[in-house]
Amino acid sequence: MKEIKGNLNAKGVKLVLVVSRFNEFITKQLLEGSQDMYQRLGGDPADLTVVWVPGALEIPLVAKKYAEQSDVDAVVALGCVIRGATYHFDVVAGQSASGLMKASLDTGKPIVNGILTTDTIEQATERAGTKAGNKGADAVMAAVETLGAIAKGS
Ligand code: INI
Repeated sequence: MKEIKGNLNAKGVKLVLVVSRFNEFITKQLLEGSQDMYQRLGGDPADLTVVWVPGALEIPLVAKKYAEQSDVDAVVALGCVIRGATYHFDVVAGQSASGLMKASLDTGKPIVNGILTTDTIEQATERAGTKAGNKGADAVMAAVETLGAIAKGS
């Protein structure tokens, strides 16, 4: 039996974080958690790029453009969509998620969805570095592990 597991080593991993300014008080916390996790996994800050965009709907295109570059290994999307704050929550949450999935499959590179979709500001706060952890940090771990899994299968 052959079993493949990606490891959690970010050394040499060229990572792009695409962050939305919408709900910046939350996305800044996701960004901080992502940067911290990347370095804790052995990543070099010189290999990390942060790109700001207006909102979650702009993330998939920008993520795809960076993922297409040969010097980029993986992209992490960081955003926050709160149901209470928008009547078109389902559109923003759904389109950003499906756009990211399509971009990842089209480019063949990990583009990990770290966009929070919550009912309330409290739930978003809980997932941005308080009692439910930091989903930005989780997304970086997922990107690094996925890269490792792909590398061993290629
Ligand atoms: N963008 C977000 O990232 N989060 C939201 O909660 C949100 N709301 O509430 O509408 C949001 N809208 C902006 C959208 O992502 C685009 O930036 C905008 O529609 C311009 O294309």
